[in-house]
Formats: sequence, C-alpha cells, structure tokens
Amino acid sequence: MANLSQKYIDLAKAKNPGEPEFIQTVEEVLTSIEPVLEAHPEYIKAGLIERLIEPERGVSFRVPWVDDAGNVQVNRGYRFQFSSALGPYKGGIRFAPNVYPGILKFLGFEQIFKNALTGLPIGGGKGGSDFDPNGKSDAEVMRFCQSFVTELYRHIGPNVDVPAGDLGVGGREIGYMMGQYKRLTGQFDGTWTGKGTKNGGLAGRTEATGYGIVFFAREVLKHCGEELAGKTVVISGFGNVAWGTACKLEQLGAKLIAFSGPDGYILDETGITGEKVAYMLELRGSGKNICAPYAEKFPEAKFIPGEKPWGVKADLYIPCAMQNDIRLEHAKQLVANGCKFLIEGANMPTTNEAIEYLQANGVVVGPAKAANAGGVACSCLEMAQNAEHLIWNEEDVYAQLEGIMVRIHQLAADACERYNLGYNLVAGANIAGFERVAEAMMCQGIV
Ligand code: 2IT
Repeated sequence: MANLSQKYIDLAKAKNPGEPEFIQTVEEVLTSIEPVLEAHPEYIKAGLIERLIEPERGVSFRVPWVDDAGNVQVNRGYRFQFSSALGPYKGGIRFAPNVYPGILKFLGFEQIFKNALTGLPIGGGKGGSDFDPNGKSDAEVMRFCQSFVTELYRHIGPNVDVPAGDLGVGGREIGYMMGQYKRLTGQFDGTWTGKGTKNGGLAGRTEATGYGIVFFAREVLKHCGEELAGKTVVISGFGNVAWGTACKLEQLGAKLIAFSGPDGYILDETGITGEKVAYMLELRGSGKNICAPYAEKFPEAKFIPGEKPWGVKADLYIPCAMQNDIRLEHAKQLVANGCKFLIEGANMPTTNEAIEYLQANGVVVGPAKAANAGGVACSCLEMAQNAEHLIWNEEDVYAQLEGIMVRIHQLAADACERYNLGYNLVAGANIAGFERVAEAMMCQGIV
C-alpha cells in the first residue's frame, strides 16, 4: 500500500502535460495524505482523488481592450472552479504575464485545502489573466478589468464563486471589477472580496494575510518553546503580504532585517520598522526598482543587487514573494546559516525538494496553505459582512483572525500527531484540510 498516491500523481501528469506547477502541488498534497487514504479505503472507492485533481469547471476567454495609444490588445482570461464541496468557489484573481493554466490550477488546488483549514464554508477556485499591470495607466487597468468581467460575470455570484485579489490585483482592480459586475447584473452583493473599505470591503482585509502569517509563526515558535519577540526575521517580497507581515512583526516585537524586490535585496540591521515599512508600501506601486530607492532614502541599509536574501543569517525566514522562490540551493544556504524556522507567506514559495531538505535538517516548515490562510479567512468574513448588510469594525476582524490562525495551527499540529508524523506541519495541514473536504464530499454522492 506504500504507494497509493503514485497512481493519482501519474494520472495528473498524463492529463495535465506542460503544467509542472500543478503537478508539483498535487505531488506534495497527495504524498502527505497517503496515511489518510490507507485508513479510508472508502475514499479510494468513491474516486475522491480522481475527482479532486480535476477542477469542477474551468473557463478560458478572450479579453480584448484598447490601450491609451488606441491599439487593440488581446489577453487571455481564466477561472478554474476547483471544488464546491464546502461552499461557493473562493480564491483570488492573478494578473501577471506568466499566468497560464498550470499556475492557476496549482493555486486553485491549494486553495481547496487552505480554505478547508479555515473552518469556514468556502470551496476553492482561482482565476486570472496574462495581463501585466506594470506600467499600465489607471485608465488602461480599468478598461482591462471591465473587459475581463464582461466575460467572467456570468460564471460568478455570491453563492456561486467569489473572487478576490492575488498578485497584480489589489483594491483598485477589485473596485473596477465589482463596478462592472454591478453594472452588468444590477446587483450590489458579496461577489467580490478584497474591496476597499469605502466600497463595501472589510476593515483589516488588506493586512489580514500578513498579520495571519505572523500569528501563525508565533504559534509555531510557542509550540517549540520559543518566543517571537526579539527574533530576527528575513522576508522576501515587498507586496501586500510582505507589508502586512512587516507591520505585525514590529507590533509583536520581532526584528525584520531584510526584504527583497525584483532588483535584489535590502539588509537593514537597524530594523525595518515604522516609516521604513510605510516606504516599502509606497514603493509597491512603482514596479521594478524597490531596493535601490530604499537604500538611497535610508543610508544605513545595504542594497545587494541581483541576489535573493536567503544567505542572510536570521532566526526566522518568511518568503512572501511568489512560487518557487526557495530551491534546493537556497535551502542548503538556509540550513548552513542555522535556520530553524521557515514560514511560507507566498503560495508554494518552496520547491518540494527544498522542503524535504529543510525538514531532513531539522527545520520546522510552516506551509502556506496554513500560514497564509488569514487572507482568505477574512475574505469569508467580508462575504458574511456583505450578506448581513452591516459594516464590521477592525477590532472584531483582528480578534477573529487571530482566533482562526491559532485554530489552524492547532488543527495541523493535531493531524500530524494523530498519524504519528511528529511535528510535521506540511503533512498536518494537508491532512487536516483534506479530511474536511473528503468528509463533505462523502455526504454529497458522486458529483
Ligand atoms: O492565495 C490566497 O489565498 C488569496 N489570494 C486570497 C484569496 C481570497 O479569496 O481572499
């Protein structure tokens, strides 16, 4: 029985050629839920895995728009509705030039288990486009968003599919998309989350992902008999997730000493706090050069061009940039530096090989689908707020977020313990998320 999952991994490979990111996450999830499959032959009989690795639905569509110079541009839009076992499809929209089905399917598949871990009633999906928002004018972004939604609107709805943001999609883009959705459907409903607070959004949603990551990191450290306060931290990225993480690290007394951008990384041993974090946020909208202007403004910081920050010695590492940021060679660097804790902020920032190497060398890895679930959890709170026709206050949101993150950590820690896997949160998160989805699927028949 040792290789129960291999058959499904082979099936996923055969059916999804040329989509390595999707195969990577299928392999990671299925390998770690092997003991659950062994304990539940009824799941195998019910074809649960064959069904989970096949999205319930995927749409691909043309997105034509006119740029400021009057030229017609055509992009491709997608939405993969992966699983509605636990609720309406829920997950972000990514705009980036490298978007193609392999990336959206990896994100959509991960989203199923992440959303399940939150304990909230949301299924999993993901969408996006190969549109590159960098360097586009505000009017171009608006026209693109309107055209994207003119096709997508027929596939979504407050009880059907509720998109949010992801890379390249923030409050502005969500605002334009919900505006067009409202115009086409005549409904002001909870179909979009991650809206601005002036516009029906949830107070605290913007920082929720980063705050949740730090709460999760605190729980991991506590479990290992350590404290977050006073720890030195290295992150990668400079976007929304990195910013929220930096803010909460400061509030909880940890010391952020490095972050990265497309141009290299910043090492600032005096600590990245206060106005420096605010400046990181300001740089976010500026595109490519993030670290160079930071080092110019704060001369105590060192700018290391063209490098990743994984060679910097610290107590805790939190990759917040994008997928496959930490490969085997970086994992080796981290272990050589004495790394003990790595908490994934971005989705799938660590390759499977790198995770294996880190864990084999005693590093505790906090997987993204647990650590960054605070974002989507608050999206579900936004759905609840919109459905209630009320406005929640920030304090309530923060308190709920903290409780959700503590529970997610507990669920993942309990699941790996139940299967005698030690404190393996990668396996624990996959198992706990999968169990909830599997139990719901078993109630619903073969659909
Ligand atoms: O990866 C993620 O969890 C997100 N981009 C947020 C999804 C959501 O629906 O809030």
